[in-house]
Amino acid sequence: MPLTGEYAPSTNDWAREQAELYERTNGAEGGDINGHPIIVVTTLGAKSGMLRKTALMRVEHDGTYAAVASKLGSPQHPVWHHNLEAHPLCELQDKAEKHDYRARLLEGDERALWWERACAAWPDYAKYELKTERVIPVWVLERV
Ligand code: F42
Repeated sequence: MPLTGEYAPSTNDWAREQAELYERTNGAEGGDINGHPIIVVTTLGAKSGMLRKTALMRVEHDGTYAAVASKLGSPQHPVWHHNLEAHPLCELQDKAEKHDYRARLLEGDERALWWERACAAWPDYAKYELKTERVIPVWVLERV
C-alpha cells in the first residue's frame, strides 16, 4: 500500500532541491554524483507524520537496496534514520521506477555484507566511517 500523506519539503535547500529535481526528471537530472547513481527514498516523518524525500547513493543487489545513514560522517544520524525506525514502510525511486519497500536495520554479518556492497558503490562511505564515533546505520530495503 503506497505511502500517503502530505509532502513536507526539507528546510535544507540542497536536500530539497536534489530530491525534487530527481523526482521531477526521473533521475535524468541530479541522478548521480561523478557517475555514481542516486536514488530517492520517501519516508514518513517520525514526528510530523509527513512525507519526507531523501536522496541517497544507490546500493542495490538483486532488486534489494541499502540505505546508508552516513550523513557525511557527521556525529549524529540523519533524521530520516529515525523516520525508518518509526515507520519502516517507505517508497524508493530508482530513475523512473518507484515502488514500496520495507526497511530493516542490519547487524552482524548481514550488515558487513551490505557495507561492503555500499563501499563498492560509493567508496566515500569508508571515509565517513573514519570520521565518526557512531556506527553508521545500514538499512536494507526489501520490495513489498
Ligand atoms: N545522506 C546519507 O546519509 N547517505 C547517503 O548515501 C546520501 C547520498 C546523497 C546523495 C546525493 C545527495 O544530494 C545527498 C545525499 N545524502 C546522503 C544526503 C541526504 O539526502 C540527507 O540530506 C542527509 O542524509 C541528511 O538527512 P536528514 O533526514 O537529516 O535531512 C535533513 C537535512 C532534513 O531534511 N531535515 C528536515 C528539515 O526540514 O529540517 C526534517 C526531516 C525529517 O524527516 N523530520 C522528521 C519528521 O517527523 O518529519 C523528524 C525526525 C526526527 O526524529 O527529528
